[in-house]
Amino acid sequence: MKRIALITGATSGIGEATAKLFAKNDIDLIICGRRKEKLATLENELSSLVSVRTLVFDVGDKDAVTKSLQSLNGIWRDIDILVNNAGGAHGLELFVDGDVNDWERMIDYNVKGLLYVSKTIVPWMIERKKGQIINISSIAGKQTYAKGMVYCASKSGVEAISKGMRLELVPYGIRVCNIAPGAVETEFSVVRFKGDKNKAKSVYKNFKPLIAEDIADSIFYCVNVPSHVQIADMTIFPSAQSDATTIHRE
Ligand code: 8X3
Repeated sequence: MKRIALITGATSGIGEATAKLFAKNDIDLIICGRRKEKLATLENELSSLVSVRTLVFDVGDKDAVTKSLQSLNGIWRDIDILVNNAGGAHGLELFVDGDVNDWERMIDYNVKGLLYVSKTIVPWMIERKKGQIINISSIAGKQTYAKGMVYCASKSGVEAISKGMRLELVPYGIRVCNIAPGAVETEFSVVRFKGDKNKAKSVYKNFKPLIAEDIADSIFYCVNVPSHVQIADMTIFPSAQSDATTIHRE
């Protein structure tokens, strides 16, 4: 039976890698993001493999999220897999030096955005009594580190939401998986450091970081376990990493 997956933040990194892997494995796609051209390129690439719909919205914009998702009709509402991937880090500074706009952006995208998207889709899953939700958290959701307090708070919010969703959705046969990656080399650090590519590069220096495809593989694993199995939580580090702030560099 063919499945439909909706992926937020599909324009790059983990979201894009997941869309590609799902398409190769015959999962129809609703790809969502802010960058229209990037989504169009991805749609173009993947639509020879599966049916693809694109939705352009900013997850932080409540009305845009709801309006865009409500535009889905017919079988496109039969979403089997929701990958709540959109989000990111903005700034890495002591609390006293932090930019309030960065804090708001992280809470708006990482926490509120995930809630806005889920608010529309979860009721459709409840109606069908099936579904899988993959929430992309971070090791930062499990371990708070200096200069990352608000990012860590936003990701520990994701962890709480994953647990809460699981508590409430188990009776409907909906499985919720929280995935917490460590160091993955994507646009993550470029965004965190506001476009400073050298600074971003130095985060992954002298060890082998994860790449987006590594996390996509794990997501794919989680959505393919037998129906009586629920992977509740998965933490994924590169081999050189042992906690949020400890990385063995050569
Ligand atoms: C990404 C991992 O360690 O930079 O969420 O917080 S970390």
